[in-house]
Amino acid sequence: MDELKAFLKDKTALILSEVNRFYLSGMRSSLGYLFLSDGCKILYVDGRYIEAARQAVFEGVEVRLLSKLSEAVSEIVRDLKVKELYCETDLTVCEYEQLKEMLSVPLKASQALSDLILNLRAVKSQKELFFVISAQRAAEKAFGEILNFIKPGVTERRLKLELEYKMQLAGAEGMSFETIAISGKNTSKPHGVPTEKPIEAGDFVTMDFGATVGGYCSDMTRTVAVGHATDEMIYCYNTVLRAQEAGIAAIKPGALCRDVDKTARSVIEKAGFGDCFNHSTGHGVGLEIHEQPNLSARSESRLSPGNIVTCEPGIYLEDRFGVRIEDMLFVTQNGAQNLTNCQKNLIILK
Ligand SMILES: [Mn+2]
Repeated sequence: MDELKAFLKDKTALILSEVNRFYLSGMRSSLGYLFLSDGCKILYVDGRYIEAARQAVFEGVEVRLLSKLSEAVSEIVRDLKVKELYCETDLTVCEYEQLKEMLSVPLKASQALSDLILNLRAVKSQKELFFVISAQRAAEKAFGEILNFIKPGVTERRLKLELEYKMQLAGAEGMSFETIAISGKNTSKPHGVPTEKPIEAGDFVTMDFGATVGGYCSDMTRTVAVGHATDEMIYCYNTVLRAQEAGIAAIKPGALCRDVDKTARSVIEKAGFGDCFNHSTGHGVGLEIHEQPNLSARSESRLSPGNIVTCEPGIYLEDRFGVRIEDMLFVTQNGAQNLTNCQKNLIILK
């Protein structure tokens, strides 16, 4: 919190993004305005949220009833003696222009403010880790139960729905993202969309899915074979598995994110499939499914204890098949803890 505190020492910020507002206040609402300054947090929400907000906010956050933003800003200007307001950079040009019109003080979009909050969010507290693990347990319980359901004739869409239903029965409050459940040729698209195609014997089935608990996301991917698999499919699967394990072994505090990507990618390159792995190795997970840090070839960031990142290399052969295996890792003081409790050797469903 120290760097954000330092930023706010002589400034007042108006936090607009839903997820940042939730992170910094403890209250999630579709609409609301959080004002932050040195030692002061004031959250404005309207009548729909006022009771819930009073119950949900962290200690030290004052909740006020919102009628009009312009009036709230006038109150803040008066109470905190504010001459200008800082806001995050992730609002649309239109939103920014409208806000500026409404306010009685200048509004400055600050990349430094946005980055400070993203960097804070990248380091998870024990409470946040607990929510991510809870979400992951719901997802892997569903995965354990879905294996009996996968057979020739079941459509991809049906599989997606069943997986989501089972995650919710297992305690998921929501989905981290649109569940991917694809089969056969569709698995060559890393983010393929489930269709009415029935699963067939000889297909790979790739499931990329996550649950949310307490607002926090989980993320995992497994690829299984149905009935039988060719030697080529098995070779690609085992190559991806070796790449993933190499990537996981490279995840530790101080490691450069691009080096983790390189470690996993080079296993796939050496096996001759370098051109068939066309996305980054992993990403941070938290309140949003993609956050900092990014395990990409370009990322100069270093991992720190408290980061939660995925490791998810893949091989995708256009119009034929694809494989991806994804676990979630928690960076500890001296290495990483795998948060995914789920076997990775190729499963061939009979
Ligand atoms: Mn992922």
